Amino acid sequence: MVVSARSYRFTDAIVRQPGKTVTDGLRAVDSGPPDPTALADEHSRYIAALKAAGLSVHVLPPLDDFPDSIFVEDPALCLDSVAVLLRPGAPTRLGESAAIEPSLGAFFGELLHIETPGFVDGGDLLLTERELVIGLSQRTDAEGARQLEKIAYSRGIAARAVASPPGVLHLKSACALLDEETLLVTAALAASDVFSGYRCLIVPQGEDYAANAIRVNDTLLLSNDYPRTAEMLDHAGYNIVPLPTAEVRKLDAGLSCMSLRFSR
Ligand code: CIR
Repeated sequence: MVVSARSYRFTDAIVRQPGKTVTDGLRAVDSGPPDPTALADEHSRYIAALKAAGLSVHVLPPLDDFPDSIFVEDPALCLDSVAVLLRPGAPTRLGESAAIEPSLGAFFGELLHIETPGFVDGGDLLLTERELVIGLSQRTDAEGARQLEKIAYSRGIAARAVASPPGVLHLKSACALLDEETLLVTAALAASDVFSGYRCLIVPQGEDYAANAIRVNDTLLLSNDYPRTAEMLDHAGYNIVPLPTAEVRKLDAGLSCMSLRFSR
């Protein structure tokens, strides 16, 4: 069953406040810790943008035992009427699924789980109108993908596993949904045949990080540091909301990671 624009029409979002330990968050290259005050400001502006896009935003308290728990996209996936508790592939993040489960239980009548030994990070999952694309990465393995494909198929949603591009943390570090037919993708991802069935807008050279945008209802949340990407998307007719991301970027994170979006 295809629900109209389920991939970007939302009513609600869950976010989690950054805790005191956010400076210990994982990063592949240590360019120094984020500034907690500036990061909190980025997070506040992000919440305001989600609200301005029409969402009710449910703000969860910080979890100091999990430095990366601000990135609520990774431990769960909301698929129509079901929430799937994932198994994040980084050992320090595995417990985030159990921690967020009660909050999802408040909104979803049905909760499913990725089981041991599979691993899936939500950052590797791109839901479009026609399918769920699962990026295999350092965090998401074939067993996790197999379990998630089965869940998706049981809901009438096609699913396929693809290779995430090398050099990025997650599949969605390199792509975003823009509308029913269109994706924003890095040149490296566009060069593969992963998204050959879609219209792809390619991120201008040197601006790959901008690929981690999110379409929320009639707006497109985009990092504010990438003027050529913004110009391209503006010309293409998208309603861009620029947001600061310099601090979360130090933790290999971007805009999609900071919320779980769904419709009621
Ligand atoms: C991590 O390495 O897990 C975090 N520092 C960043 C997670 C970013 N999440 C995402 O792109 N979905």
